[in-house]
Amino acid sequence: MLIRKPADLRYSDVTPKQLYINRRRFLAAGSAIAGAWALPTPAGATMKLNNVVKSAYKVDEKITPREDITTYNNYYEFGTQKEDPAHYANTLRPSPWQVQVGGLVNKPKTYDLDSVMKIAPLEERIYRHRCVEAWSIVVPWIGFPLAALLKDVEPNAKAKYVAFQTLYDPKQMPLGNRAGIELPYVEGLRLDEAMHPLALLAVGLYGETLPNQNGAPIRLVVPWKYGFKSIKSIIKITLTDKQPPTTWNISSAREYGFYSNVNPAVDHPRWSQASERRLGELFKKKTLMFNGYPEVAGLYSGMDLRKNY
Ligand SMILES: Nc1nc2c(c(=O)[nH]1)N[C@H]1C(S)=C(S)[C@@H](COP(=O)(O)O)O[C@H]1N2
Ligand SMILES: [Mo]
Repeated sequence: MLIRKPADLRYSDVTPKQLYINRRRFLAAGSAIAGAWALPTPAGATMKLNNVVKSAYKVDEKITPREDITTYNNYYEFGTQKEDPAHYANTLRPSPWQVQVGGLVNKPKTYDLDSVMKIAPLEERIYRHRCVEAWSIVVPWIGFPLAALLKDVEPNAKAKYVAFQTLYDPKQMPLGNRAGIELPYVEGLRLDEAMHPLALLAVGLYGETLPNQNGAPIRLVVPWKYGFKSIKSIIKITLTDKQPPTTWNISSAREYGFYSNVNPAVDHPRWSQASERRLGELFKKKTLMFNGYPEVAGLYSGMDLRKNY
């Protein structure tokens, strides 16, 4: 098969990730003719979500194609390469599912999926989502405010933080032992961050339930923080009085802090965070403070965001 390079790949500033996306597109276009290339198989079936209201929380930018959002993923439990989760996450069983919410609350509860989806009306929110690796996407998420779930269990006066945990079942996640990070994946927010109206528990994207590779059946989305804070396939939420451990901080504290707010002025030790590449676009764009969500700034007033990276 003749492989020609698309003309746009000549630009010297194209990163390997971007090359990967463009190359895959090119190969996919070729395969339609030649039929010789196996395309990523979608991991698990998704279902249409009904009764979703459009939210005013939407950025006025081009939405990233579903194909990119669902085939270029970080979900280390299903492999460490970007294309791995779309290939391997079909072993995740997102139903039946339970989310256990407890700790420093008055009304600890275990929710099944049906009951969690009734916490608040489902909204479609179009958010920017930026990975610490300097690529970004614009996603039409479906979900409800994390605050609604937290209010339902009534945090008590001692609660200061919220800890989240992903499922870790080696049977469903056989590549987990090669993830190179401690599992289960854990994340955390300060309680006031968690209560901010932008913090979303997502159960879908593009009008349907979440594909497994995007964190089915329920995942966090914190649009002003680097993508790794947006923990996938959550089974446990615990209110605590101490700052909870977080996976990437355990893995490399120097590189990944607890806060991990998108901040173009604070570089990652190994690369700049000043700009980012939108998947599917060729030229970099400037990264915005708090990923373009300045309304969260008040959460951090008086804090040195270089120290609290
Ligand atoms: N459980 C779990 N959650 C996770 C990850 C992971 O490896 N495991 N990766 C994080 C990272 S680094 C990013 S950038 C986002 C990616 O979300 P997306 O694949 O839906 O774009 O998920 C985050 N949540
Ligand atoms: Mo990431």
